[in-house]
Amino acid sequence: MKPISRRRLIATGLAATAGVAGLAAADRLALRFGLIPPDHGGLYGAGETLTYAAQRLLTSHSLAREFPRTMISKAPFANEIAHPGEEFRRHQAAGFVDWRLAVDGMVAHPLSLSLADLRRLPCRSQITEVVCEEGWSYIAEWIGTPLSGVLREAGILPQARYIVYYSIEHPWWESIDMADALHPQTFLALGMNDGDLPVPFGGPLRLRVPRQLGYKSVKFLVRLTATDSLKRFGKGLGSASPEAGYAWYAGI
Ligand SMILES: Nc1nc2c(c(=O)[nH]1)N[C@H]1C(S)=C(S)[C@@H](COP(=O)(O)O)O[C@H]1N2
Ligand SMILES: [Mo]
Repeated sequence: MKPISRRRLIATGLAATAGVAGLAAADRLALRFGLIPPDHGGLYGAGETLTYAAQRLLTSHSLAREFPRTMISKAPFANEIAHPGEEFRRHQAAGFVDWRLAVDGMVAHPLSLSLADLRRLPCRSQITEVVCEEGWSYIAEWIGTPLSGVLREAGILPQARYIVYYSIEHPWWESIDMADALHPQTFLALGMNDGDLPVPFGGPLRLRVPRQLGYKSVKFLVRLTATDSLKRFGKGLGSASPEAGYAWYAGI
């Protein structure tokens, strides 16, 4: 049987099971195939599992829409951010020369990359949309390098299942599974619309995850940790978002 038809079968089975026997049964089926998101407990947990499992089975290799240059938003909307902390302001005053991205956890070679190191990696650009759960969006060009290249350079171990990533600004931290971490559009952005990435948009370094809602695109990125389990991170729900009542998986 071809993998895609097997995937279809499982996904159809999940949806049918959810319809006939309820979400709890779909949950058990998803568990068998390793398709349980970290925030699967609680009131909405079964629904979260169904959304995540169906997305992973049917669309894990699909691309977020990319736009022509003419559709770049004239006035991109920078969402409000908390007043930057002292550590960030020190970096900003120094022109971000000492900014580092740490790559650690389940990797063969932990890395500490400067912005100059990141600029030496293959440079790509993509024109994608930032979509906030509050209902607005904008289109911009992002310049940087795919996350997959950095993970490869760090020698990501085959046991790694998630990448946890942190902003210098607490409490912004998120995680994504390997399907999204290695996805060609998951992107370390250092530039935007032909210039350096402005601070209100997450400069000097932001992870862009265009296949998920804006809150997964964490600004002021300083650390990536590869792990096989999210249980030991925060409250064990996968990221700061579910701790605040939002879904861990925010696919769009
Ligand atoms: N560090 C940090 N990252 C963040 C946020 C933030 O406040 N701090 N806001 C998030 C939210 S809720 C959204 S919708 C997007 C907004 O991106 P924008 O400012 O480019 O519109 O950034 C996300 N990343
Ligand atoms: Mo948002």
